[in-house]
Amino acid sequence: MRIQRRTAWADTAISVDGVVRAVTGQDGLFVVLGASAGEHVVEAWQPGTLRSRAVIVVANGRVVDLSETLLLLGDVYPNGRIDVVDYLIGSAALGRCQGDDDFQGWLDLTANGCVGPEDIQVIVDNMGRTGPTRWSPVPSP
Ligand SMILES: [Ca+2]
Repeated sequence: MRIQRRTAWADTAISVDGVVRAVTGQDGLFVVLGASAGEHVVEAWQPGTLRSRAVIVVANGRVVDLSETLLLLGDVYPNGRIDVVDYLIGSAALGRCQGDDDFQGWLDLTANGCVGPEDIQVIVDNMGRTGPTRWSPVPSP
C-alpha cells in the first residue's frame, strides 16, 4: 500500500468487511490474520485519501497476496469525492504548520509539516475523482 506523493505510508487503516483489522507500517505493508474462507471486501484508508477497495476470495488456510495499491490524496472532507468542498477546506488551512494550535494533520496531504500550495495542487490534480478506487498501482474508480 502506497500513498500518492509520500515516501512513508504508515498508519493506513486496513479494514476487512468494514472492520479495521490492521494498520500499515512505514513500508506500507500489513498482514491480516484469521480471515475466514470466502469472499471479503478489503479497504485501505487514512484521513485525506480516497478509499482503495479490493474484493478477495480466501480459500481455507491459504494466504492471499493483495499486491500493491495507491491511495489518492485530496478527499479532506471525507465523502468519497474530491471536489470544491475539499478545495475550500484545504485553502482555508493554507500556511498552518505542525505545532500551530489550528494545524490539522490530514490537510497536510504531502506530509511535509505545513499546509502549503503543494497540498492544494494535489486536490486540484485529483478534482472529480471518486472512491473507493480499485485496488491497483494505478487506481481507477
Ligand atoms: Ca470530499
